[in-house]
Amino acid sequence: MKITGFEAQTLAIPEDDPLADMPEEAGRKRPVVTLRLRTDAGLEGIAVTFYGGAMTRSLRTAVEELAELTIGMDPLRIEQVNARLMAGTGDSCGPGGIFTLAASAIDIALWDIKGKALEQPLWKLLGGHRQRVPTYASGSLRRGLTDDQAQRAAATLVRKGFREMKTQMALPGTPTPADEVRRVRVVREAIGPDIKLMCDINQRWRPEQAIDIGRRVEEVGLFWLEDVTTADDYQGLARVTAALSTPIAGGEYVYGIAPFAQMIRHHSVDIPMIDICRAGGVTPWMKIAGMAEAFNLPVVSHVMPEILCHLIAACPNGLTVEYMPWMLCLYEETPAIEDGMLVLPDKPGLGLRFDEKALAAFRVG
Ligand code: SMN
Ligand code: MG
Repeated sequence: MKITGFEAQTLAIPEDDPLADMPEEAGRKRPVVTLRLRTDAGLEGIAVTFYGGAMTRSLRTAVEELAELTIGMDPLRIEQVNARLMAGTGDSCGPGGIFTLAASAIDIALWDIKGKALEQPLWKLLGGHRQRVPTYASGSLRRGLTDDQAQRAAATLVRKGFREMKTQMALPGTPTPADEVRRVRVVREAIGPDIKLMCDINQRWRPEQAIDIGRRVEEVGLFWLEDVTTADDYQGLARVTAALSTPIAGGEYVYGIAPFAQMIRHHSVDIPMIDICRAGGVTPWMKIAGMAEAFNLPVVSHVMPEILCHLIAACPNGLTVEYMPWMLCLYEETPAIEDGMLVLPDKPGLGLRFDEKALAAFRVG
């Protein structure tokens, strides 16, 4: 089989909140790039990549330039293709930045093709540890909401059957530590003691602030505290992780596989969170998960649950899938949630088909 062609598109998709209908800011959009990679066997692999922001046109061009390099190659030889992408950019453009974001789209599309060629769903190809995985509602309980809005949104999520959900601290303005703790406490009051509650700081605290507020919030019972300080302050993260009994998650901002070796070896986090675009695709994502397994650490996914559910289901140390619903609207059908668990599809590859009407509606380039 040979890769014969490709098509990339730029979309602006609504960053709304279909889970609890409590958007932080109505009308906000997120630019993403879609890829279809075609073969002479008639099989097509699909992928999405993003984080380009104001550089999304550059990201789309990077996807196209890398896809050009794959023409004529065997799509089943994914490591060979990935090596060609590195060599084709002089072995010095990546890993990191737009190179890795673009390369991730090629890698994801190749795994989709491999699954379709072998007529197996991706989660089975990658290890097939289990067909149902825990999942948590994300994107609803954001820091820009009032306490009352956060409580109402949290109650809606519980009513919808979610058993795990994520909120945020590092509230807007100049919150005191007591303000921060109050937000988590009111969400906990709305959901009761048995729902798993995570909390994302998005790198906004100093390590000492994280230790101070982290200690005060310990009694509320969080499943994890996420990105408590600058993502590449591996030593600062390690200090916070050692100081708190609440598990610390982090890694979504980290590019490639090598920094995870540092984070894991120095116990910067208890729970590595691996973003598929910044990791560089399915292939490096699974390598990072394997590294974590060797150190007795679980791993969690970041956004795009329709794709990441395969990876968490594949590996024995996959803890839970972030159910961030922004991109679900791009597909005809996405995995169902039953009893708070995501159910993996039996369809080959990613088991996803783009919804052509949605793509046409969101297309900006
Ligand atoms: C997040 C960051 C960037 C894009 C989407 C979501 C957030 C999360 O940190 O973990 O959900
Ligand atoms: Mg996060």
